[in-house]
Amino acid sequence: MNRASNLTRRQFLHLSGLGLGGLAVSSLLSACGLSLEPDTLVPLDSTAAPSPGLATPSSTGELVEISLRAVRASYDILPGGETRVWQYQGSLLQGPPASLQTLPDSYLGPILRLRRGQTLKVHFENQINEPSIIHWHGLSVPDEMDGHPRHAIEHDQSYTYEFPILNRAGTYWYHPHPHQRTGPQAYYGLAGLLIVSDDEEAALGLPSGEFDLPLVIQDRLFDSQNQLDYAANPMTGFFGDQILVNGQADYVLEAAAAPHRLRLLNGSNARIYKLAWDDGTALTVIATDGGLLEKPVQRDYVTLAPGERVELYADFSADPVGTQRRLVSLAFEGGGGGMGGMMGGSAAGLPQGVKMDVLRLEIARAGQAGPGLPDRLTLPGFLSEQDAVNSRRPRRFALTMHMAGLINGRTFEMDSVASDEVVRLGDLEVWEFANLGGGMGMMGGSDQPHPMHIHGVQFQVLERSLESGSRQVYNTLSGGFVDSGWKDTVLVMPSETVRLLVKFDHYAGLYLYHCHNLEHEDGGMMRNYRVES
Ligand SMILES: [Cu+2]
Repeated sequence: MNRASNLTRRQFLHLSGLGLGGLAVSSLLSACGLSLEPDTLVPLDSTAAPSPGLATPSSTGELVEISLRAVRASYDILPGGETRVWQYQGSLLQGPPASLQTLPDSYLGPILRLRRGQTLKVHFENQINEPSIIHWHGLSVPDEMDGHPRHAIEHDQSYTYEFPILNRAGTYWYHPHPHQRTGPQAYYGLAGLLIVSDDEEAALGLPSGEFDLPLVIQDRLFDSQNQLDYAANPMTGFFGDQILVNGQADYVLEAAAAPHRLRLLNGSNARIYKLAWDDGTALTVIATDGGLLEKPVQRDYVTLAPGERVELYADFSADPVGTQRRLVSLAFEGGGGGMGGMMGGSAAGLPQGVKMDVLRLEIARAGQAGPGLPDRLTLPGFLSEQDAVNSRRPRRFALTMHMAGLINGRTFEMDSVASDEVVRLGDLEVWEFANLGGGMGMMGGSDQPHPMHIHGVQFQVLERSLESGSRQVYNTLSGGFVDSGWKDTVLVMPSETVRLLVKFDHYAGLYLYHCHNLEHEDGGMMRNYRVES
């Protein structure tokens, strides 16, 4: 880990070209001003529907180059004194000016606004006093660019990323991924949004500009000096007693009486939200982790686990100026307890599943009604389970908790991959995450929910099944799942098995899959998988 990794473009091409499919090669080459003849491009499976991440042949390869530094900073979050945080600070070196948007009065990193087909180049400098590396959550990138902990850099070192934006339009994000320190680094402030747009999305005329609002939801615990208290329990995770939105306490969303697009990220370490308007107004969901749904869906509440994103179409045009409404997280059961504080410690957060306020909406000014929401948003290009190479014998991952989280009985090892963690480039597979308990005949194994994240892919959720748990408890949260879109993180509740359809269609290499409860992840509930070409 003790090295500076400034890859030259030639080294990068060499490294990342090892396992590329044809289209990805073309966009890399076009990013470098080179081109292949169109008829030499051979998709990995030309008979399948387009899968979610393939760049279009019209990719321009326009370069967006930024500098991103992890630094120490401080902000007024609560009255009575500044809070010390860690922060990604960015500056744009090349590309459209709107590519980098700094959030005012927030410890969150800048929002990176990119178009599919552009090439992103990031010069990352680590100015915090411990190793770190950045993971681009939800994006399909070469493995050297994915922020694996084996690539973490020390204080004062730098790492250069360069990759084409292959993913479809959607709300993605970036955060640290060093060995055993992801939880505290994200908690102290290292996180930011990465928003991808594309032509298909632009044609829909969804609310944009001031009507397109990112909302990053995180819970935090402050000590009497206004400093962040990371009182994490390794079994249940960190739980704060206060919700911050976009890095601010008691967040007020002052909106026009007009339709809005709300992009919600659960950037919390361990807390799951059951999001609803306090007056019972239904939520219209238009996108999940990997972009737009085929059709909007209505929910009374939306369940959002750590790492997940959801986009809402919220039409306030019928609300008179002065209308107030609160977005809350409703109470639920089955969240695994999660008393936040250390035993005997001075501070304690609120347990998982208690009702909490998220933000207050105020209709502050008049607005205009929009054109309305189309019935059909996108052609998702879903794949069929029958085409999976292992549809008869799905690859199964048992999730258990003993002293820490385990996957198929194993903890994280930096470089190793087990024989059942190797997949073939281009293959479509069924994966099952089974959260069925300890396996030692002990209680305590199956009461933890696990939001499972797979790096480098967007997947489909095929099926959920509850094996033995209480349907009544499960149903306090399950009505808010939105499984009809592309996802990279899926909540697996106690006693639940979730079946996924995953295509490994872009790059060969070493990638991660893990629980996105960051304390479970840091405790070892993470493994490598290898994509072989
Ligand atoms: Cu977990």
